[in-house]
Formats: sequence, structure tokens, C-alpha cells
Amino acid sequence: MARILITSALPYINGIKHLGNLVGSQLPADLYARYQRARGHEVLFLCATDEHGTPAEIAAAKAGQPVAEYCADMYATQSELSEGYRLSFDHFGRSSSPQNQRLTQHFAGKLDQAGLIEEVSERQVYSPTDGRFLPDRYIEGTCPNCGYERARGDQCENCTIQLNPTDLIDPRSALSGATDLEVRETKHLHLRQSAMRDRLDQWIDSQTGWPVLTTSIAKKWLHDGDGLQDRGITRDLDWGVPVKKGDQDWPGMEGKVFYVWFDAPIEYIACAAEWVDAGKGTDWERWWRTDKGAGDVRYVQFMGKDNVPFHTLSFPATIMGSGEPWKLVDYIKSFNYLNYDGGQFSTSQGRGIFMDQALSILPADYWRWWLLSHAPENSDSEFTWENFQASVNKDLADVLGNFVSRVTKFCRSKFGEEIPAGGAYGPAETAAIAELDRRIDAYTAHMDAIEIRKAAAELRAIWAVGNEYLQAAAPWSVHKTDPEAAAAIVRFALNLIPLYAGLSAPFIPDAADKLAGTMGLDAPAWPESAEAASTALAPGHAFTVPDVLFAKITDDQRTEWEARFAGTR
Ligand code: B3M
Ligand code: ZN
Repeated sequence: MARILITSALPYINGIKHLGNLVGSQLPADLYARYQRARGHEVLFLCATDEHGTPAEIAAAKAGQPVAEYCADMYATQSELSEGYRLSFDHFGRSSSPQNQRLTQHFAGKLDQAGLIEEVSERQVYSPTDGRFLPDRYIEGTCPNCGYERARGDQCENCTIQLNPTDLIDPRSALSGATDLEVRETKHLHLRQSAMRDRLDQWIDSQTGWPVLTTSIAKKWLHDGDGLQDRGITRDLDWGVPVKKGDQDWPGMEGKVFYVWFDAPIEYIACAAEWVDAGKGTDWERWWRTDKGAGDVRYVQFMGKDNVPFHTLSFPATIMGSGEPWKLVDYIKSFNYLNYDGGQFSTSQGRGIFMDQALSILPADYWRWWLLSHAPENSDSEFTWENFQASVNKDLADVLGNFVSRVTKFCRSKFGEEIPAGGAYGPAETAAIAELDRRIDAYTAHMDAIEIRKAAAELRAIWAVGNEYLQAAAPWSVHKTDPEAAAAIVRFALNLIPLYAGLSAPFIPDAADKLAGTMGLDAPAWPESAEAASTALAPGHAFTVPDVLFAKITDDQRTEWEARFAGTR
């Protein structure tokens, strides 16, 4: 039995995530966690909300709530949605937790002791009216390039030019409208990543089998231009982890917090501590400290491509730089983007379909199946309603659903609701078993390699074997002349249902539970082999005919949803 630590990139707190976010990290991480648990391995699967930074402050201000209250509410919403999609986190934590605060300050102290932190003086815009320094996007003014009056200190939304706050004409505070802004000197901490460049380079070179997408992004940041830059890890904000070295104050850093990208990955570790403090586990260091048992842990991370630099360079720099034996990631699975109907999903523009909306029209399995079987692994992929309808109707309803319905109903009508006896299996069953075993091997190999689309295609093919077998064996005709032979066919086909439940559970957990329940079993279980599965349910074993497993999506529904989700939220 192996031990596998799995983390998904932490969803940002500033609103409900769209399906592109879901398929880029949390959903594939869940697939992998469910699969590895099913194979009997010990898994710790962690995720959390990423709660600090300017976007959280802005979202709270928009909602008219204090930021802590906003985050607590949004955390509750996101937790509920995670459950709705059956994301099987062992713990869903919060980066604003006391555990993360302590660990973040601990890492900063260690990095400082190692000489990897530099205090740098910067000139920044200060607003006496607001009593604070203003981050770039809190400053508004007229764009020097196009004259747009609501340009932000980092960029003009109208003409897209990149700006510095001091470029703006008539700058004012976006918080209060105050115009008495001044430029003041302020100190910030920089992490000397450049000093760790060689170590990071060697570490990345020593990793074998990482996806090209992951390695190419990491290498680009290491070697392009001036190479790996030192980076500011503090901000002048109220909301965040206060800057301290361990539990000591940091002179000159009063009132400042760590940059959100400094504390967010540390939450992967803190989340394990939260898991223990919530009474769900007993020893988190066993997963995170190589000197305390984590030496044999395999750590796998899931994320969208935009997050790769932070996970291949910044977070490893924090870990290595601490000089302490924390566990480094072993494999990073990264994703391209999912587009929506000819454009991009956009949180800020409310474009696309969001997690709550999707669940309000169809059960989680429909979305899980489509998203995972179209995961943007090797290139961006696109959600269209037509494709979604076709894949739900074909794969789920026609192939899997129809097989189950046909065989259970036929059995009920001819032999009653129990596995019929009948004669021995013959060449048709032997051939089906051989094909299934070959395909199960391929499926398993793809799942081990986290090749999600290939795994989904193989699973679909495994379902199709049942359909094709049934079609060719035609128990409904055979029954007219040879009921014994028909009974054997039905016995074989019914035995495929628990096999399908076990293999499908990582993709479509609710349907898998239902299939297992239908066949009188407690839960889906990973099959030993198709051969063993084919005789697992003995004659006389009772089952029930399930009601519709997957309802087809009608053209009317498709058109209605297409229109409903075409605009902005
Ligand atoms: N919160 C992803 C994002 O919202 C970011 C991931 C943090 S992982 C430590 O874009
Ligand atoms: Zn402009």
C-alpha cells in the first residue's frame, strides 16, 4: 500500500468558480484521489479556499461586507458546492486559518535566518484620507494613453495599456475618491529566489516524467530574460497574515501582511494541521515532514497552467530555503484552459457557466463526466452545449444507462429479480472477458499516469463491451428456444454491473453507488479482474431494477440552457 498526498490548487475566495476552474484542478484531483483510494492506497486529499489579497478585499467591498465575514460566507458556499460535485476532500480548509498564519510566519523566520530575505525600500502611493498605502488597483485616474477616466493604477481597461499609478492623470483613491495622494517611502521584504536558481534548476531536471506543460513553464521562468527574479512577499494591506518572523515582531513591518501567493501554498501544509485539529486525522507531520514519516509519501499537485510558476519555483523556493525537511512535490499535473462556446469563461465578466448554475440544472455526474472526458490536457478545450448534449446522451444514457436498464428489465420479466442460474459460460463470454481484462489494464495504466481523457475513453469502451455483448448474444431471441442459455447470458451481463460500478466510481460516483445498490451491494468496489467479476454474483442473488440512471438531454432543454447562459451572470 502506497501513501499518496494530493492537493488541488486552492480556489480563490472572491466568488463562485466556473466550470473551467473546476476542471483545471479540483475535479481531476478528486478523480485521482478516488481512484487511488479504490486501489487500496492511503490517500490524504486536501484543498482549501485561498482567502487573502486585494481581490478578496475588493469582492467584500462590492458585497458590502467586512472582509472576514465575506470570506466566511463564501467559504460556506464553496464548501457546499464542493459537496455538490462530490469532491472527496479529506479536509477543505481556509488559508486564513490560525494554522496557516503560524506556519507562514514560521517559514518567513526560517528564510530570514537562512539569509534569503532582503528588506527593500520602495516608493508607493499613500492615501492620508484612507490612512493606508494603496495597491495599484486601488488607484484610479485618467488614462494618459486614451483618456479613459476610470483607468486603474496597473492597467487601463479601455485600451489595455499597462500603467504605473504615477502615470495616471488626476489620480484618486478607488476606496474613498480622495485626491490628496502622496508618494511615500515604505519597506518591503523580498525573497531572494535568484539565490536559489541553481538548486531549483537541478531539482526540476531531476524530476522525471512531468507533463511537458509543467516543465516548459518552469524552465521558461528559470531561463528567459533575466531568469528567476527576487520577489516581494509583503503587501500594505489590512487583510492577510501579519508579517512576523516566527512569533517575533519584524521591526519596520508593522501593519503589513504577507503577499497572498506567499501564504497560499503554505496552506497546503497548514490544511493537514487543520485536518488533525478538526479531529479527522491524528498526525499531519507524517504527511509533510520527511524526518517524521513523509519520506515514502508520493505528493501530487493539480492546477491550471497559470499557477505552474508558483508551484514549480516559488513554493519550492520557500520549502528548500527554509532548510527544514518539508516534503517537496513529486508530480505536478497541470491543465490548459476550458473555453466556453467560442470565447473564454470569465469570472469578472460573469461569462460561462458557474458551479452553482450547472448543479441547478443537472446532477453532478453529468458534469463530472463531460468535464473529465474533455479535460484540457494537451491543449485548450471548449464547452459547447451541443457537445455536452451529445456526450451525455451517447456515453451515459445510450451506452451505460441503456445497458443496465435493458438487462435488468429483461431479467425481471423472464426470470424475476434475482440472478438466474442457466448453463455455463461459452466462447462469447470468454471473448468478452478477455477484451474487458485488456481494457481494464489500459484504463488502469491511464489512471496511474493521470491521462484523464485516455482513461475516460477506455472506460467508455469498457461500457460498450457490455452493450455489444448483449446485442450479439440477444437473450430475448435465445429465450424463445433455449431459456437455459438465455439465463446464462443474463447472468453474465448482470455481473458486469458491479464491475462497471467499481471502475466508474472515480468518474461518476453517484451513479456508481446507485448501480452497486441496485445489485444489492453496499458500495462499488474495484474489481480484481473481469474473470473474477463475471461470477461474483451467484444465482439467486437479489437485485432491483433501477429507475432511469441518466435522463437524456432534449433539444428543447439544450436550446433553453444555451440562451439562459449566453449572457453574463
Ligand atoms: N488561488 C488560483 C487562482 O485563483 C490560486 C491558487 C492558489 S494555489 C496555492 O487563480
Ligand atoms: Zn487607456
